[in-house]
Amino acid sequence: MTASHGSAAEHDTGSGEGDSAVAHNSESGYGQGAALPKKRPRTIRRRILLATGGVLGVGLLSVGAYAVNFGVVYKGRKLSNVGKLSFNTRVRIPPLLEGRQDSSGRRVFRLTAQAGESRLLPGRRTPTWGINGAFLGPTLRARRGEKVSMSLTNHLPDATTLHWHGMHLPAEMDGGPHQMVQPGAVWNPEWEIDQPAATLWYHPHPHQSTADHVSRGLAGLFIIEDDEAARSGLPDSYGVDDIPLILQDRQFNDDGTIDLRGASFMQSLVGVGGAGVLGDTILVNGTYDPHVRVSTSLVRFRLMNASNGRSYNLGFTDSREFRLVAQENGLLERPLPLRGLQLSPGERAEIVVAFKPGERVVLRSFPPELGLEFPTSRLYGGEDTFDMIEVRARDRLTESRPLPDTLRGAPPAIRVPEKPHTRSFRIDGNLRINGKSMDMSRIDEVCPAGEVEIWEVTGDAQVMHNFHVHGLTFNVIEYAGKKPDAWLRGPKDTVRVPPGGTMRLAVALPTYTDPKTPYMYHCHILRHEDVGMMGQFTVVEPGTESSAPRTTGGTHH
Ligand SMILES: [Cu+2]
Repeated sequence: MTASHGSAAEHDTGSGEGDSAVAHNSESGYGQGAALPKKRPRTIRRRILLATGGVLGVGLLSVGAYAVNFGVVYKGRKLSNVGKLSFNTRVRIPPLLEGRQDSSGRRVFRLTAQAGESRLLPGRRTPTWGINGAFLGPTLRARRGEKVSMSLTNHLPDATTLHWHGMHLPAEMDGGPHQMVQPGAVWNPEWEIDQPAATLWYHPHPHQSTADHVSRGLAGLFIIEDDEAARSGLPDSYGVDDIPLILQDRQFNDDGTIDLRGASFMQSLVGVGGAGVLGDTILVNGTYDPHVRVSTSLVRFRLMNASNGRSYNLGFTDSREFRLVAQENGLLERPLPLRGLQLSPGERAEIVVAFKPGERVVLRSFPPELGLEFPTSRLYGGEDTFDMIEVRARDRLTESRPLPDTLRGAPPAIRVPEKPHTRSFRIDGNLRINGKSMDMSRIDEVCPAGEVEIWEVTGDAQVMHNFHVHGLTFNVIEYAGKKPDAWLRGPKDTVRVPPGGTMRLAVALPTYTDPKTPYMYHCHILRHEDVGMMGQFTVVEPGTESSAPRTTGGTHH
């Protein structure tokens, strides 16, 4: 078992180029860059255009002008904030919202999506959207076995949705693009929490506008607890030794507004911007230039990559070891020692870190291993370095309980049947899945409720993608031809796709049936999702798949 996917020494010297990156990749099993042949220069322009969707430049610029402009833009796309921060602002902790129990025992949450103004940057006012506030939303918390009832009021000028990312629930409660909430309307989904303790999140999912709505500030965490995990021995005092860190990048315009496009005209012209917004400014829980004070010897951080398109390769500047204790959909059986951890958009991880009295250390994102080559690696943030937040330990720390060797409440590995049904999903250079772009009326896959299937996802060699499936949990059982490292296995609901390679997921299908309302599977780079890199699946009684409708209008095969 590989205990880490990169030492700090590699981090400090490796900028995503050369031998250190290659060694890094082969060690992690997370990238394929090392195995790919060197590309000839004359194919580069075509590849950039394919990879980034920048077809505009083909017609409007001569080859010479294209090359010059691309060079200028490319040079400016290697970003870092190291040395530019003072960590002077205490990080905001999203307020905990546990709802109210009504007379029938349901836990009722009142949420309002609203427009407002935030001071995200010093001396600037930024128009933003939020839930129950101007930016981001409260951390919701509920317990397994409870019935929850949501009341979402949309006070925004636009129709939106709220998707419960990672939640096991009926498709019509999922908050995907079929559950639009018009301005002024109220949406009341209800379901029973029926899955192990985990850090989930919520965010809008309107058809073709998700990137815009998330960029403006709509997102929040949803913590699920259960009786078993409560005895895991992990730190669990919210905001004290159990601290959420919502990691986001933003690009700000000079007037303080958030850049919603992610590329200037010239950048679009030369084909930069396929990743959508890759900002030069880091916000943690909506806080710029943040620090967090800790008062215990062990601290659990719930790390959430809520960025539109940016991946993070997280570690500490002194390369200290930490323990991975949970992935997206639940605890790990055993805390896993690591020094680095990569999160693509939508991925979460819980880690436990030890601190000494009075010390300070910075959580940094080192250049992520995207497995891409020149030039798309840089265009997807593969050479960027960002200080995320400084941790400041108080001079006196309360001694925490030692971390146990095994964690109670960890869900068992998904059991794959002997002859599992296998579905294949191939991503092509035009951001399509199995040759198709998202069609709201088309049901791409019909799945039997409660069964375990193998989903094979094959990536495009030139573009960074990941894969998220709604309403369920999966394990990664094979990654780019290899058994995945322990930190990649899951329980997960989102995972980076190996570029030019295939991953095999053991997918535990939802138990809720609804032949007419689909769940989604899609890339969680929000711009890719918005331009159609998404498909729909329904879940039906086993044996009724062939008679189930293949359109949301109800038409059969
Ligand atoms: Cu993608």
